[in-house]
Amino acid sequence: MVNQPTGKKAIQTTLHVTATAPSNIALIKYWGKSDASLNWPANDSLSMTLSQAKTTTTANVQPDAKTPDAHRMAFKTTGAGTIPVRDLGKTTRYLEWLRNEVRPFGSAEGALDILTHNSFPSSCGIASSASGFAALTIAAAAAWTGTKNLDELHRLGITQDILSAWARRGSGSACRSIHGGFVHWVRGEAPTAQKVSAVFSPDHWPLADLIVLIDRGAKSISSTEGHARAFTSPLMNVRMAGLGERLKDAAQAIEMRDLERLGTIIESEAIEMHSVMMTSHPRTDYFSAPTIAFIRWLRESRAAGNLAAWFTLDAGPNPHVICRPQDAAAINAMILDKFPGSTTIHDQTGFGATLQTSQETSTRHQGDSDGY
Ligand code: 2P0
Repeated sequence: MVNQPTGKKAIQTTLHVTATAPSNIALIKYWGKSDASLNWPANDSLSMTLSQAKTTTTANVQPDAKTPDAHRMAFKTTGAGTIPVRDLGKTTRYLEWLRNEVRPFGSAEGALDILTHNSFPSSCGIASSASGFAALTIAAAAAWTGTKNLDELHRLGITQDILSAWARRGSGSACRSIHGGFVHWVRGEAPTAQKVSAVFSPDHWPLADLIVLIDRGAKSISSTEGHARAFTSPLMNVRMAGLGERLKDAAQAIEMRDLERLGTIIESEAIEMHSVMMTSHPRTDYFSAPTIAFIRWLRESRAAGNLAAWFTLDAGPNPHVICRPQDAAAINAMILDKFPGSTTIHDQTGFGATLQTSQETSTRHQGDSDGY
């Protein structure tokens, strides 16, 4: 904060360093972990980074914190002020782990004041942990090291690879949200040998993702718990045996911009993951009756030649419909006509996470209290 006296008034300038991270939709899924504490996945995954569904997070070092781990975090909700975060414990544990990682690159002192905002409603079928932990990682690293953009962070040695590996420890899928376009998370032969990279840029093949909110019920089983159950399914070993080939096929389809081929692969993949979920012990069932009705309608409409669109599913009942951007408006109208109780979010292939600084200038009379 900088105060410049101008007669009886002072110009006050406040810098806000803001991280933004997009959500991503997995085309080849991460489901099951080889090491739960390190988020070492059982298999490689391949995702498409989105652009509209994103988390925006600012972090500032508190000037007056009683203890270094007294982090404060709040959710900003559109038009309704801020609400406290439900599970500050998980975030605090992650931030204390992250602090030790950031320290060798500069400073990592003090407790943080964090304000975060999702562009999409909660419980809507978009995983907020991916964009949330990606944005939190960048915002916290920037606040502790006093950096104002990604270039400055990279100059300190905090590269995209490092940010991605850190975000992964918060939530596995968050590692893919650092990068844009189509992203391959390679499992590697050891937890330390994981690699995450963009294999095709968003410009290579922009695709639309219509997220259909057909069931807004809260998720009954967390993804972390679902991952832990995956290997209790008798289908898991069969799935593991075929996934490498499927991922290669999907990457080739993206390279060739072959939507029918990619669509066929991602539908099989989504159904297979949900089959593993449904045959796990205890059973993890994210499907609802509207999910099944939607899948049937989409497949019948496609077979009748009415649309060129394919679905995938996350760990929830709400389908993601992948189609060409030029077809999205018409397909969206067909969905809303057939399922009038649903709403849709129209998203598309997007770029990765960002870090930006904005400047807020206010004028105040000298002698005004600064609130502390
Ligand atoms: C994915 N999902 O690849 C898969 C597909 C959901 C279905 O990654 O325990 O929130 O935090 O590492 O990343 C959701 O699991 O789990 C997920 P944690 P995460 O996107």
